[in-house]
Amino acid sequence: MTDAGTSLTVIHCDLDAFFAAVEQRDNPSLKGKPVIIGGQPQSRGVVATASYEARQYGIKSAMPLTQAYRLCPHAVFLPVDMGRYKEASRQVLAILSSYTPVIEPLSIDEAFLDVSGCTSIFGFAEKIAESIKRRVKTEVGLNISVGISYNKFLAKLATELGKPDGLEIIRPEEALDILRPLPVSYLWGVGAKSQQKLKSLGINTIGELRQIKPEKLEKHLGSPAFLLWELANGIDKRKVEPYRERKSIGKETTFQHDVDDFSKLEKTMLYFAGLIGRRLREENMSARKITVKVRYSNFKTVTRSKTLREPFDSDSAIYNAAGELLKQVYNAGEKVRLIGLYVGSLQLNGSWEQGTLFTDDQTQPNVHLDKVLDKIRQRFGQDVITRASLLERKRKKRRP
Ligand code: TTP
Ligand code: MG
Repeated sequence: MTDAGTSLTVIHCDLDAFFAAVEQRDNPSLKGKPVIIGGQPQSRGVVATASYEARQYGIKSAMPLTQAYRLCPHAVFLPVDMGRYKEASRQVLAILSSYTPVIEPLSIDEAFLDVSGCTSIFGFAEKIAESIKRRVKTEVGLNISVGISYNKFLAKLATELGKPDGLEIIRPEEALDILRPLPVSYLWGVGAKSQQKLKSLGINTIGELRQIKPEKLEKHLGSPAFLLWELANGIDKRKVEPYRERKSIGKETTFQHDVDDFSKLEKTMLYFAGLIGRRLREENMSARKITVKVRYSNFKTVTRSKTLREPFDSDSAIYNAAGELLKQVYNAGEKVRLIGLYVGSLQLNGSWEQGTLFTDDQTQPNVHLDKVLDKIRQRFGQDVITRASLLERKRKKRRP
């Protein structure tokens, strides 16, 4: 049966053994081995995560490393390398947000998508899920488990039940049967305490909880009882709420020696525009607001902002607006200690909003050029390629 025309519009995604999977991806000799992320086995820290091979020994997140070592002394223990995990997380988020702007990241490796608005473009939720899994595997080199259902609770449950490398669907007609035998701990908000309380009432499974009137449950659990009862019945009214992880992206620098050369200030802005533009595009985001900050040598600080009518993500759009603002705020001749450039009013791009790839119009931002530059910089570093205007001009030779 296909999910055509049904209410299966919520997708939940969660990377498998995320930190450990990044390590195994980047060091193939770790593939197939128990890998534990968190630090050295003798240290006082806890396990951040463990590869599925290590989980066979009973190793779990938040377990003391010393205990993990006792359970699996031959495991490879590695420290947390957050920078690389964040980079992978950004890449995955960019893939997810190319399907819909209605995306709610929950953590570094987990997000909800509401695909009700885009199934006509990309196909039904199952097709979108297959495409997400394929792209995350080929473009980022990681396995992502995906769950589909008609609400958030059940989509997340589908992911959980399908792990690892799963693609599970919970359809309306099967939801109650799937929920019935599961322990109450599968319900959101049921921690060890509530589980214990429910147990004392003779309730261990979701099916058993469903038999109790919510009013009776309320006497023991307080007002959350009604929500729990709804969840137990496959009802979850919460919407996928897109939220902006960050309010702004920016860059600032304090000069080693105060600067009163306007062209140097402009060049710094151009450099910042390149960094910020790349970041926006990597995260498939656009901005509408731009802010320039100037701190003079006497510490007087001036900022000026401008909100553009159209969202932008190109280096040139950022630079043009920043240059204009800089001209407005900078008092010619005054020495500058620090300058900064920020973009705000961020939004995720819908895939259908992506800009024109090629443009002959020189006044339009050259999106294609930005993307080519991004690819080069991704491989070789930000500074490997630079705009001609950032290079110190060689002095022209005098004609004889
Ligand atoms: P999870 O998604 O909970 O775990 P996971 O991705 O490692 O494994 P899976 O989803 O397949 O069950 O968390 C994502 C990352 O967050 C995880 O790789 C490491 C980090 N993390 C911690 O640092 N401490 C924790 O207690 C947990 C649960 C996760
Ligand atoms: Mg995960």
